[in-house]
Amino acid sequence: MDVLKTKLLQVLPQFRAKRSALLEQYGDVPVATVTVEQIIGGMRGVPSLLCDTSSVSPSEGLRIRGIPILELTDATPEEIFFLLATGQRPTEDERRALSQLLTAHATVPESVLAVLRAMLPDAHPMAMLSAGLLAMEHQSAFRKAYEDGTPKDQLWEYALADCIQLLSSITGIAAAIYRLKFRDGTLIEPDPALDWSTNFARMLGVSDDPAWADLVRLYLVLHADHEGGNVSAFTGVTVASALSDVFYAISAALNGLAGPLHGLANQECLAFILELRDRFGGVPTAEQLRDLCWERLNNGQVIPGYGHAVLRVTDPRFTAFYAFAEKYKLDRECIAIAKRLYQVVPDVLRQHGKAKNPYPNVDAISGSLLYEFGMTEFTFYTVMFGVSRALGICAQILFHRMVGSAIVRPKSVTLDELEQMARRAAVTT
Ligand code: HAX
Repeated sequence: MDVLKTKLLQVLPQFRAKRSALLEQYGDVPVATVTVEQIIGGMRGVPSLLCDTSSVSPSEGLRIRGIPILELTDATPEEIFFLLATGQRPTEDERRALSQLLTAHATVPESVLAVLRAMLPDAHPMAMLSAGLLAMEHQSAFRKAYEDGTPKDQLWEYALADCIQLLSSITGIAAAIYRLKFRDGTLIEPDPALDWSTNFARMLGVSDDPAWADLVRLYLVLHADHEGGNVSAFTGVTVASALSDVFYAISAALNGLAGPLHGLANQECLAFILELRDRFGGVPTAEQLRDLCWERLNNGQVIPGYGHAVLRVTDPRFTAFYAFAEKYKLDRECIAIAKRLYQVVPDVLRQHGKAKNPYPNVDAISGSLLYEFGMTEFTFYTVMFGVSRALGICAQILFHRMVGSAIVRPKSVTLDELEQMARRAAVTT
């Protein structure tokens, strides 16, 4: 039996017992109210989803299973997946075994490569990643188990098998997309002796610098999960709640990640930094940056990489990338501009007075790091994000299948119904 399944079998009774006890003791206790503004405003801030893998607080940012992300920056992505899925950090033996498991299944079927090759030259890399995963759906152990009448409380075991297969292949699919689209089309085979992220860094063929492999590791760690309410996680978990298998669910999640208000923001941040470089012929002075930021704000444009829907402090993932740049003494143009923006933008946004959070988010620096190592094709950046985020969404789906979560089905209301509800509530308060 594989290492992750062994651990999940140990923690499964606790997960189920905790959920059942909560339901039994407090099932009908109201814990929040919802305003009209929240219903109209994308359900912002409504506590209505269960996500046990991670949480994001305004004052501190991301915690994975209760551990602040800044305490996990030396981990490998396999460790993070183990932690997300089981709630426990793996021992060194468990980490190695999971790494080997992912490598042992690391094949990209020829049929998937054929789909990627058949896509038009202007297909976005995210469309290719999503299609590549869908092309693997026929392999789903979960779908077969369901069709064979497997009892509901055992289905998670097949979801786990699908997660392992998907995570094993996603790095190869992503690397193939990069090589087909941006390089000479030759693919680099995985090396079974390497771990998940080192293999990915190698298959991309961007750089032989060990710091590049370390950056890919850190990138995959930092983007792995960001609780359950963001578009990609919510989509993936919702699709899987219909008992669609993991290939369908992660492909759908990636389609949400591809939106400019979500994962695609990182490519826009780099475009902004390159625009600054080109306009000023290098790294602008603090004064020039301040003037340019005001020019943007006065034109009604945002400062990319700053602000956040939940956070009210500097994103700890930005802090982790910043520390990485310091560690490797990376100070070429894009990174130097990203660092200087950090000195200037928070004050400007504070004076401007609109943004609730004047501090940088993870996207303010992540693209600059990839760019400096030679990955200059920034339409690919969201694919890097997607490979990482597949870890978290797979872990979230696994949790829901383990505890037997119901199909997601919130109630919608028409504008008229909402108006009536608001009138009634206004009278009684
Ligand atoms: N520059 C200028 N104005 C900003 C701003 C910024 N960086 N961030 C917020 N504001 C403005 C908003 O546009 C809004 O103005 P209006 O009232 O005129 O609409 C006002 O300040 C209040 O917004 P908010 O409540 O602070 O922020 P939101 O929750 O509405 O939006 C965003 C959060 C991240 C979308 C926003 O801060 C933004 O557009 N930032 C720039 C783009 C960016 O960095 N996106 C990456 C987000 C990270 C992420 O989640 N990636 O997946």
